[in-house]
Amino acid sequence: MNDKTVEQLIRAEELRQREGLELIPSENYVSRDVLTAMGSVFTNKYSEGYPGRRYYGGQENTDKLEQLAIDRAKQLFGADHANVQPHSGAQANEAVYHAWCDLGDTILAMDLGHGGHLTHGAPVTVLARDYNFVRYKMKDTATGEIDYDELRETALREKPKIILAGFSAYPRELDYGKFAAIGNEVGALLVADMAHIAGLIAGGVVKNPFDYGFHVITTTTHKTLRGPRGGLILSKGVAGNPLKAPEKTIENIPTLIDRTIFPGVQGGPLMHVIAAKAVAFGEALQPEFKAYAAQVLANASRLADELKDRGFWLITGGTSNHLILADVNKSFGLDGKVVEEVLDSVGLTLNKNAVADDQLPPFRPSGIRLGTPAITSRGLKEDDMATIADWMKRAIDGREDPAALTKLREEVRELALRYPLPSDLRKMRY
Ligand code: DSN
Repeated sequence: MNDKTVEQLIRAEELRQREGLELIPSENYVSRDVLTAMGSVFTNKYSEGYPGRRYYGGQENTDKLEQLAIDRAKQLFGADHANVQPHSGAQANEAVYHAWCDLGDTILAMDLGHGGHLTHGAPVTVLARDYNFVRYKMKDTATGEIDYDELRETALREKPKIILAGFSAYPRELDYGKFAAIGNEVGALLVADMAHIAGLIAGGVVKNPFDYGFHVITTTTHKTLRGPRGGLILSKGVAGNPLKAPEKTIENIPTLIDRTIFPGVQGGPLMHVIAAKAVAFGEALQPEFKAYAAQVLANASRLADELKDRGFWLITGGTSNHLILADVNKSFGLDGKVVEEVLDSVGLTLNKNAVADDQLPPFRPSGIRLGTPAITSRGLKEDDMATIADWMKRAIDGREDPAALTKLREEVRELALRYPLPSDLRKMRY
């Protein structure tokens, strides 16, 4: 590169990623093909509109590319329609709310402290100003069971236009059948935010909300799905001409969503990112991706067991997906920030996280959140999980012993370097 300052930062980040282990459950390592597509000349192109209906010329390649991404996404998740243009998961959620709701309408979603996402109605978001969010929670943090009785009572009382099933910090499967029964009883649009588990759904190792009657699924494309940073909206229904405003019916949801993404809340789509989404969807359609998804779960389950054996108190008692939440305040009398920082110093990256009804503040919460999508992409297996759990406990115990931390840092580096980043390999390792 000519810009040596930026090049040096890219090289430093490559080194950080190579020499450490990524345990943040919403991150992953993409393939060389995904990186190549994202760094392609499609970044030069404006393509407002949709395939066959654009506002600029020169679309003979972008039309084919976007249609390929759409077709692969539909095949992967069993959807009738896919909009591959959302720049992020947050914008995907925002678009669905705007497509279906009027200002002030009620949306029933998971409480942030119990695993929901900011865009599920956290009071600090502008969405919370536009809509009336009401919340459901876990009945019991020891098991993680959602309080479905209370959820139904809230739905009957509040008559939400949308019931949203989904999370960014919840280690168990949701009972989509129960959500659907409640949603149908009150006439709500059923939306699942599967950002965290999209790759696990694509790999067939957790349930697909469409199989339970959900109308819309939103997701990011860069977590377990292992694509570029971006968003995606999938839906059931019939796509019509996005230039004409359709009646607000569930059948018309695809058109309502298309019109809300463009021109509603976004301008030009990021065609280089859509190219990389198409590559990632193609990779996820390969039979090997099923083995990857299964290994993510096997690794997470083993890591949870190993952590419990070392005194970590886990929210919901373990995990049924790719992520683990530990209450380090209850376990060791520490806050999540201290633990995040000491683990970062030895090359193990995870994030501090609030636990349900946390008494500590968001910047020093009681918990940590970690997961296995990224380390599984590098090829780590169950026995490596025992090593990682051991390192985590040793780092916490030795947090005031610089020599112990230096030794640990070397051990992490040595193991990490045995597992190249997928983008360092010519062919994706599943
Ligand atoms: N920031 C993402 C996560 O880490 O879960 C959600 O958007």
